[in-house]
Amino acid sequence: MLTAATCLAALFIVLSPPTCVGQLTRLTFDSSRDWDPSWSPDGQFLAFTSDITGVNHLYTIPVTGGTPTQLTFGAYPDMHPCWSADGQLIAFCSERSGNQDIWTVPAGGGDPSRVTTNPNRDESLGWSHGGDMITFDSNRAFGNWDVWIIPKLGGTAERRTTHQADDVGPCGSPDGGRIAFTSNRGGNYDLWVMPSEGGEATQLTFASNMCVGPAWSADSRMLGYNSDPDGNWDLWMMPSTGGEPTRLTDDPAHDLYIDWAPDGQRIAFSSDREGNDELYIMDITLLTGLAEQQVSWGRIKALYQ
Ligand SMILES: [Ca+2]
Ligand SMILES: [Ca+2]
Ligand SMILES: [Ca+2]
Ligand SMILES: [Ca+2]
Repeated sequence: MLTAATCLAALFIVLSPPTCVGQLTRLTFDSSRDWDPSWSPDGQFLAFTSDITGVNHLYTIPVTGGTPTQLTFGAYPDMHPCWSADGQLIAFCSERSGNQDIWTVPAGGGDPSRVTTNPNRDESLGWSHGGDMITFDSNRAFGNWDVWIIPKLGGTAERRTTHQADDVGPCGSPDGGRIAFTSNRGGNYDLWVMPSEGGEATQLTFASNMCVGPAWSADSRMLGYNSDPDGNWDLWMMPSTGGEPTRLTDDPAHDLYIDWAPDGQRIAFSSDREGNDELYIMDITLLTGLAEQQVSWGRIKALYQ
C-alpha cells in the first residue's frame, strides 16, 4: 500500500526531469526507424515496423529485449501491425497488391493473406468485434474517409460512419462493444467512440490541438492516444467513457503510437528522443494506481514542484 509520502517521493523521482511519468525501457538501438508497436496478447512480444532493410516491414521483438524477427518481406512497404486477441494473426496495411489494402500474417511467420480487395485506399486498422472483424479507414465511398469493418478472413466490408468529415484510425474495444476513431467532424481532430454495430458517435476529447490514434486498454476501460499541445507529439490516456485526460509524456521529441500491455500497467510507444525512432516501454503502474483519483499531469507537476 502506497502512502501519500511514498507517492510524493516516487513522483519526484520519476518526474525529474519531467519527461515521462514512469520508468522507461528502450528496446531497439539500430539506426533504422523502428516504430508503431503492438503488444502481443500474452504480453511477451511487440510487433512493430522497421525500415532497417530500406523498406518498411513488420518485425517482432521480445519485450525483455533481443534480436527482432522479420515477419514480412518484399519490395513493397508493410506498416501498422496490430496483434489479434487470440495471438494468431498480425493485421497490417500494405501496397503489395498494387494499392493500399488490409492484410494479415501469422504471428509466428508465414505467408500474408489479403483481407480487403477494393481498389481505393484501405489504411489504418484495428481489431474489432472481439477479434472476429478488422476495422479500418477507407476512402472507397466517393472519396469520403470513413470507418469500415470486414471479417478477418475477408468478405463483405460494411461501412460504419457516413459523416462527410474524415473518420480515420479506428480501433475496436477488446470487449467487442465499441469502436474508437479520430474525426474532425467537430472542427478539430478529436477522439470519438461509437457502438461496434454503428450508430451515434460520442466525442471524447475537446482539445484545441489534434488528438489522434486511440488505443484501448485490455479491460476496455481506458484509451491511450497521441496529442501535440506543445508542437510535438506526446502520449495521453483517458477513460473510454469520457473524463479528464492524463498526460503520460512531456518530452520535446515526438512520442507516438501508444499501445497497452495486456496487464494495463505498461505502455509501448515509439520516440525519436534519442536520435531516430526507437521502441520504448514505460511502466505506468504508479499512475494507473493514482488514475482512480483522476490525477492530471498539471496536478502531478504541482505536487513535486
Ligand atoms: Ca532505430
Ligand atoms: Ca484497397
Ligand atoms: Ca467520413
Ligand atoms: Ca513529445
